[in-house]
Amino acid sequence: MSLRYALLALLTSQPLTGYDVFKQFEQSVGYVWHAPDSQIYPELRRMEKDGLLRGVEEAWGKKGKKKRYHITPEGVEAFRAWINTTLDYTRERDPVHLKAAYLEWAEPEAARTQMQAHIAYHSSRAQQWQEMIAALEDRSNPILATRLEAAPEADRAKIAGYKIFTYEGMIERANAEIHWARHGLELIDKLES
Ligand code: VNL
Repeated sequence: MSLRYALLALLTSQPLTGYDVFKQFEQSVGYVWHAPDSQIYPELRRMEKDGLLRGVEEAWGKKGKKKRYHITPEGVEAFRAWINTTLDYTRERDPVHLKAAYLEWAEPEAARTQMQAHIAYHSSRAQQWQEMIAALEDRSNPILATRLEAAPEADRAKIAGYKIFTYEGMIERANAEIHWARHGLELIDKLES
């Protein structure tokens, strides 16, 4: 269900064709809500059927047609209702922490490799999020730039500011995971010697 709100969020910036939704999703909200394109296209069609989007056919090349999705007033309303409702939390389901609890079953080398993979993954994500923060701060992210052009001057600082705030939180979380996995490596050394 959340994919729907991620797509509505993106489409509050401008009307987009299915293909552009896919491309722009990857450069914006997809950093915090990952979804494969195999989910995006059918969800756009369902959202159109549900009246949240209006698909407008446009000529494309000589004979082709493509559909551009515009958010409808119902879509804006649904997005507002969602953003103003406190989320229900789902209980955790984290495979690495599940594994960590039973590392006494692991080969020490396999346990170390898992911790190193954890560090590598979260370091790489933190790096990408840091780059996104830079692109939001200097307004070079194209989706943000489009959104800001259409927005009143008075709203621009908060439009960018909340997005930066989001990535700061993601980076802090990644850094906590890296810290934990480093501690894990020390613990493995201590317990498996
Ligand atoms: C937007 C642009 C959103 C860049 C982003 O992440 C982003 C946007 C939530 O304007 O919708 O990284």
